[in-house]
Amino acid sequence: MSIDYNEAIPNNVDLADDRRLLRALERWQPAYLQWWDNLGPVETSDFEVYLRTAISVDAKGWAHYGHVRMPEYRWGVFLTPPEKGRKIAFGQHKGEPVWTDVPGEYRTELRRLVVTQGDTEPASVEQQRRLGKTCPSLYDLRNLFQVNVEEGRHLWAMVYLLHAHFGRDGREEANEMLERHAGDPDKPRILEAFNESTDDWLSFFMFTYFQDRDGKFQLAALAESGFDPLSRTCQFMLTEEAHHMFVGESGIMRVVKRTCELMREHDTDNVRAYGGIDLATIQKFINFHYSICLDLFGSERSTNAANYYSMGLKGRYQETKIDDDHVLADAHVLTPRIEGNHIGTEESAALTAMNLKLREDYAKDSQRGLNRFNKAIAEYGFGTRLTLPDPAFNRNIGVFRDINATPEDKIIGDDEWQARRYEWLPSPDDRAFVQSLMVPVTEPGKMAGWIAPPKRGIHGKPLDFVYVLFY
Ligand code: BYC
Repeated sequence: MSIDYNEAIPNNVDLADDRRLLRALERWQPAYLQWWDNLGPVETSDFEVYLRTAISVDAKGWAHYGHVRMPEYRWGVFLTPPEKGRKIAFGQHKGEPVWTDVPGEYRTELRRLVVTQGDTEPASVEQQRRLGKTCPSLYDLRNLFQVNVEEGRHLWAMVYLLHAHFGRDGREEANEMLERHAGDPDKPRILEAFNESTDDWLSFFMFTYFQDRDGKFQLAALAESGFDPLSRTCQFMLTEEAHHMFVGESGIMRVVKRTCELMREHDTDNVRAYGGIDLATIQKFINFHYSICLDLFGSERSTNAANYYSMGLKGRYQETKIDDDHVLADAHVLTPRIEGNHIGTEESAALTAMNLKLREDYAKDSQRGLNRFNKAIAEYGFGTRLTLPDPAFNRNIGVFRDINATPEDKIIGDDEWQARRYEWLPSPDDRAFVQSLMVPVTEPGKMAGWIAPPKRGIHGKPLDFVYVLFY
């Protein structure tokens, strides 16, 4: 399915045949560009960035790479083609044909899911907008901008659904997407982790490793939806999301490797004096980012999540590969419970524990990359291992929100938490130290001293290719 780039809004959904929808999106487009100009990457409108643009939605559709000014990136609306005869795979409508339009009785729930998903996309661009000023290399700068333009496109994906399927209130919600802002005290983004700032590149790599991975799991759950346009748009978004997680995982790996090189060269764990980020600090950043991302899954027991599942709106990760009845009316699972000063479990209806199930799948996937980092550390001959903190650590949502716990899941009192939290989380000094390393490196092929070079360049280009042209 190829995409026509001669259209004002490139798309593969026959926008030209729906004049009303096309006009509505054309009215939203200037507001979007204005938002990009005001709150997108700072002072970059003249840069030419070696970007990848989707030219079709099939596997070969990623072939197009070229230098593009970001405001001229062809943001558009792309859905994977419909699957003939697709049936709803779970919930009370299991086995019925998928919906091509919003079922009236589920309108509110669906709109809420689309709005929550959509809100995160511009939020991440806002959070990362200053990073370009301190890039560790041109290669990394280009990857940042690639991620940013794709998050912009993901916003387009959700705004399309709102305009196409939710009438006037959908249009209003689309406008609101550009009115809430990450960290704005009056109009913050919906989910808490999207109001944190991402001011240094270690945080950026952690963000793309952990937060974009939440994106992967949420999108995968929405890709199971019985509302077919949502499913198809999420399927295509997942192909873009994969690159973001590559940026995160390879970024952290390169930091870890550089740290290990410095540890070996200077025979010390404390590589700060040599311009590296010590493993202890990397661990604290992992603790922070992982714990705030666990909050993004909502409460362990949630009637919202049970309803989304029963209604056929949001499934489980890889729903169709799970071997059960996909209705779960009588199924039970264990969910965590606070019992005095330790963490126990209780039996809960599996339907209400959907958020926990997705979170557990996410945790397994997060651990895989850590295993690879640890293998690299071991190959340098060091015994340190990076770990994921326990789900009880540093939480603001769900069953653990009212307790304090160590990364090893020991419940502790407020005083101990206050006294010790910077043993586990980045302290203001840790952040200031990482920030002190953030000096821009823009000479082609050169890298900042705290990060190893990547294994290869982008799309077969050498590492010293000019990935970003400044004017
Ligand atoms: N922060 O029943 P509960 C991505 C609210 S990332 C603030 O437990 P539910 C990306 C909740 O709204 C993926 N509030 O929650 C990554 C509810 O409010 P009400 C984004 C929160 O509904 C990187 C109340 O607490 N996509 O794509 O089961 C870069 C009770 O909550 C939070 C999605 O999230 C929170 N963390 O689950 C760019 C998918 N958590 O009803 C992009 C769509 C909960 O009391 N969203 N609350 O007013 C959902 O599926 C669900 O909304 C959630 C929450 C899983 C987020």
